[in-house]
Amino acid sequence: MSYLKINNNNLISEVIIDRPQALNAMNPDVIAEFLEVIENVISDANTGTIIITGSGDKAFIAGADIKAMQKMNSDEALNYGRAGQRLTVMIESSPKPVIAAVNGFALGGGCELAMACHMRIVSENASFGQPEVKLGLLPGWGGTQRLPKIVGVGNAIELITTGKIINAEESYRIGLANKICSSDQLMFESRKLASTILKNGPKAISSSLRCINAGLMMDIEKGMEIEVEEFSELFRHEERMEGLTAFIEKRDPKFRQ
Ligand code: DAK
Repeated sequence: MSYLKINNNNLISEVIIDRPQALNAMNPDVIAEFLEVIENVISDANTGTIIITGSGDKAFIAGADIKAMQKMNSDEALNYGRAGQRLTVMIESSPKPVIAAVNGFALGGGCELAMACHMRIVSENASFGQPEVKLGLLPGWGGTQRLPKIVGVGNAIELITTGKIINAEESYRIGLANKICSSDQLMFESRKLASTILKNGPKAISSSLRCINAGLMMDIEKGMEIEVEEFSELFRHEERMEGLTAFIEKRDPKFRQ
């Protein structure tokens, strides 16, 4: 059984979690397929940006699969937890920008997956939360680590310890959402963002992502060192010559064939 759909148009790969009857909750099979799909789209030459969204109009991802977890022993939980962590790390370290188009509930592991994406465009009916403590769990797919970096420590602690669910407006106010739009504009706005990014140099984009991700985990001196190394590395590539020359010749750069 397949739980994911993929569309590819104009260098944008859209990955759709297609399990609407369970609000796109991620059981072990969904995660296994997700890992394979993300690995493939990242290495696909016809993909420049990736959009992840959920099927249906109610949920992005309602979290890890509670029914599957109820039946797991601790070894199975360990494998499940590791697979989910691998998935979020693979998304976060993608050299191609990943946009979450959040079309409804993004709860628990769903909120964590959205946070592993580089940007979040959300529909007016989107909601976010880390309700794990209500289940006697904690956010185990990077939520305790990524949420404070995105929304600040106070907001993260409040969300994680209360387990409360916030709406689209509030997610935008605290910096979790990049933009809010109506449900029928969600994919249009996400594709528009992806297309804007695709006009820029792919190596410059992937180097920028590498610097930002690395910098979040180290002190500023080391981060600056990585930045200057990546900066000089770009001078080995034709791409920066095209960008600089296009400016001087007063034309748009052509970074992709
Ligand atoms: N898992 C499994 N099924 C789910 C689900 C989920 N997370 N969320 C919804 N469903 C299913 C419902 O059971 C229902 O199925 P049927 O009973 O009809 O068969 C169907 O989806 C529709 O849901 P509702 O009938 O409940 O729909 P409502 O509109 O009334 O409510 C809701 C929507 C999103 C408020 C509600 O469904 C809800 O509260 N869902 C649970 C949300 C949640 O608590 N999510 C967090 C899950 S915990 C780990 C690391 C990380 C994690 C786990 C382990 N390790 C390191 C080991 C992550 C944990 C989580 O994500």
